[in-house]
Amino acid sequence: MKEGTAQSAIYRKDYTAYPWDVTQLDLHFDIGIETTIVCAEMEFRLKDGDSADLVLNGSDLDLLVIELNGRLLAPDEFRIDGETLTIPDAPQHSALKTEVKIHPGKNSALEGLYLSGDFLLTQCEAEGFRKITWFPDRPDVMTSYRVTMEADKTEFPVLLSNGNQVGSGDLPGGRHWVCWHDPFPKPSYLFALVAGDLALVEDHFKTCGGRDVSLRIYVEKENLDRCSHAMQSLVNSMRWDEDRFGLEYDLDVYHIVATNDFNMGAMENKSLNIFNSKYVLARPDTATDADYQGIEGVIGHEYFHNWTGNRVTCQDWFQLTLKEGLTVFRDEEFSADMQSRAVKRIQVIRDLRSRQFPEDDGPMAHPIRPDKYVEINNFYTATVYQKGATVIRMYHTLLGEQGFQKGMQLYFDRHDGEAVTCDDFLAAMADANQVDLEHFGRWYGQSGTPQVQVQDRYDPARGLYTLTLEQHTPSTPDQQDKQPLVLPFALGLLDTDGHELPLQLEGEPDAVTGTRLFVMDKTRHEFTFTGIANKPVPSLFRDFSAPVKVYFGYSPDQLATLIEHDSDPYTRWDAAQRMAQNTILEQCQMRARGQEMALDGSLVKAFRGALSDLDTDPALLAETLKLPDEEYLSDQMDVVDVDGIHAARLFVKQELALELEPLLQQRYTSLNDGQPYRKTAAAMARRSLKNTCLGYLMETAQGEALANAQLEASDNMTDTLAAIQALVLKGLPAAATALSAFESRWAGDALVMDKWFMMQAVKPGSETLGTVRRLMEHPEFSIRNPNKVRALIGVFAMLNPTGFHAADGSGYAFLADFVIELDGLNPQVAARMVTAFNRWKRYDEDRKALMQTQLQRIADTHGLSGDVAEIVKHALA
Ligand code: 7MF
Ligand code: ZN
Repeated sequence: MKEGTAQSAIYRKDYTAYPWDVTQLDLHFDIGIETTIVCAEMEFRLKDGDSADLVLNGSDLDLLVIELNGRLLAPDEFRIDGETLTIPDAPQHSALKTEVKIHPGKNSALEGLYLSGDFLLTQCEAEGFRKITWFPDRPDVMTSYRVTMEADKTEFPVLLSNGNQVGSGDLPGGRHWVCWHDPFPKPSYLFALVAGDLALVEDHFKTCGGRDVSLRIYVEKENLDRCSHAMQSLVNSMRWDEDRFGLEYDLDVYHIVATNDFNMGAMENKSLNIFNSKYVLARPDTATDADYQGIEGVIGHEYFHNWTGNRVTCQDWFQLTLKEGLTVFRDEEFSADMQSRAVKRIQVIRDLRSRQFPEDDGPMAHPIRPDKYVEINNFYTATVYQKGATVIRMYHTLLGEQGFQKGMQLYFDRHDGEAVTCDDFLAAMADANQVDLEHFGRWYGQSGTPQVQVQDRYDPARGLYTLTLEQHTPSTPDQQDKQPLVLPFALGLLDTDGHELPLQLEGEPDAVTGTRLFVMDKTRHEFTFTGIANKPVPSLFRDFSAPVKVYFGYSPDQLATLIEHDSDPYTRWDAAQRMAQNTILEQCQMRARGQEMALDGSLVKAFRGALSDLDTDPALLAETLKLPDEEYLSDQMDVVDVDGIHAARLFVKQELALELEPLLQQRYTSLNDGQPYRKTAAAMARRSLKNTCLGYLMETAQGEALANAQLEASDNMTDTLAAIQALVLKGLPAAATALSAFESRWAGDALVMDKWFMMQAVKPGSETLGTVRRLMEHPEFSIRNPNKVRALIGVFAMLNPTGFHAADGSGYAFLADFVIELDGLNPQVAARMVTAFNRWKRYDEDRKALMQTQLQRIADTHGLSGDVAEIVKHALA
């Protein structure tokens, strides 16, 4: 949104169809960094009637020419009002021609057409196209684009847009032109253009239908040797979508362009994806295993959008989860099929709990399909994406893979080429399977995380075991009254030796072995199982079958049984997290009461058991051993005790390290086998566990020596980063040396230097703010680069609670200053940063007052963007 623009909310209920069809669109770009001239020739046909107002969107455009049906319009024949241009009573057939001037070199918001390095590129989702030309910039207006670009041939040898290249040629004065045509009608948010001196890596993919697709990744020349993993991931994505979903690619070219300057992860523009270089570029010495997995996931995500997003798109932006929840579900499944399903699942759930649950419990709580927004960019949230994906997963759980695929098939049969709603998706799933999903549909409209209270009763005389489940969703600022939701409830019961019990409900003829799936659709449910010889241990919501918070009074012994024996990897992991969480929160309470912290033996015993099990996938074991993060732990307290949580978590880590040192060391040594780097899943799993062990061993006397030796011997970024991060977190003298060697080695390498900033920003304690301030003066830091802002300021504000929440409020004042400055340059990224204050009401009185003061100071800033204003207004409400 434009700076200082008065905000008014947009409501889902106010949707009306656009009265015009756009039957033709020709765009002509005269490309220059200072000035680009955009000429648009559009043909509009009124759907009904003889004439109507013709309304277009535009923002920051210098209008040079406007012609209707071949005639220049006089100033009184149209009006411009904020971001809309209206031609009153335009005739049924209206050919409109506009010419505008824009200034990509001055565009610091990185929305619309802008400069990155020395090339130009676009970002249009959600409403960036209006910063390029006047157009009905809404997703339900779809048309086929023809795009001609002309530019200096030396400065801009590569000129790309969507679809197929249909012409090119030289022009006088060292200039040239290229023309692209995209045969698939698309909304404006999928438009893209790239102009510059880029190098490319090429491969091919033969589709199941025999189409030979040319795959090209465009990067700056020095990065040509970092594209192979992205290319491999693209080929794997294309094959996977054919194998698992029966979906084939539909054009002869697929282009990816990598840029260092991008507000988000990547963008699915038709056949011309644009990616944050973080999700393309990788070499073993520059990228970690997590980076490699991130690339695979994001390449998959953008590719999968071709069907779920592009071929079938959203009617309006309230339906965003229609394409995003579904596409996240698809990329999660892709990664699960490529890597370890269990590990991927656990990472997804961990992420949901530490990012989405807090959002759903904060001032910005909203349903996956919101009812209102001010700035749509603020609704690209963990709720719309991650929670949206859990809703898609529940369809899958309820209908099974086959039923789900039948629903997908019907969805495409009905809606290919259309802009539709979440209701259309639900209807396709319901109709294809002849089931009633109306009640299930409440997931789209209700915000907040449901809580499920579980109670059990055992009757030894009759061998009956009864589970009672009650669901309740607390009210949220956006919505008081909540209704019961449909919850798939996957259950197993273990006997005290950890054997899985056959499940037979009262009145059922037979017992069934293995996980049973029940569907809860009321507030309260009771399940009574027969033939139970001893009081069992319930394994609840296996595979996290519904995105809920589960409350059950597990005893330490019961948790130990689950950790050791449960067949479901999620519930095993969750049991370990529960035990660790209980232990840490107990220590935190003891500390708050001024008592010495002291562990009882159960967590040590459970972790000892886990570490001794040599059969478990090392990556899965690593997940089990990772203690719940401070953000998640904070969420479990009524008033967040910042320092208490940090101290208690560290204490537990230290105790575990001391008690388990020999085992940890044994594991570490056997995994640290000196083998050269390999990219295989097995090698990544080993590095994951090795570096988790190193994290614990840093709390023992041998830590520093191990980290130094690992750093010395490392041939890959995963091990290097783990070692340096370990030294930095412990504040060891070797840290400074390691950091400065790293800096000299990687100076000028933007992505690797991001890691260098992050390692320092995340260091706990109040001194880190000084470090962050100093690093902002570093020549490689730039407030104009979103990756740098996220690496240094984002990491400090979101992942360093003892730093950001320093008791004197210095972290808060710093972030407020920063947000105000950034807002003048890049409102979208500024709005992301300011969300660090969102949960201010959950802290102690002193911190609350300090945060409120800073929020108010931001709110009072003159010329604040609508993006930041919306977040701050909700936070203060
Ligand atoms: C994987 O969704 C998961 C989520 C919008 C930009 C990419 O394809 C996208 C774009 C935002 C936040 C997260 C993601 C994206 C965006 C994303 C990327 C990869 N349509 Br904003
Ligand atoms: Zn997406």
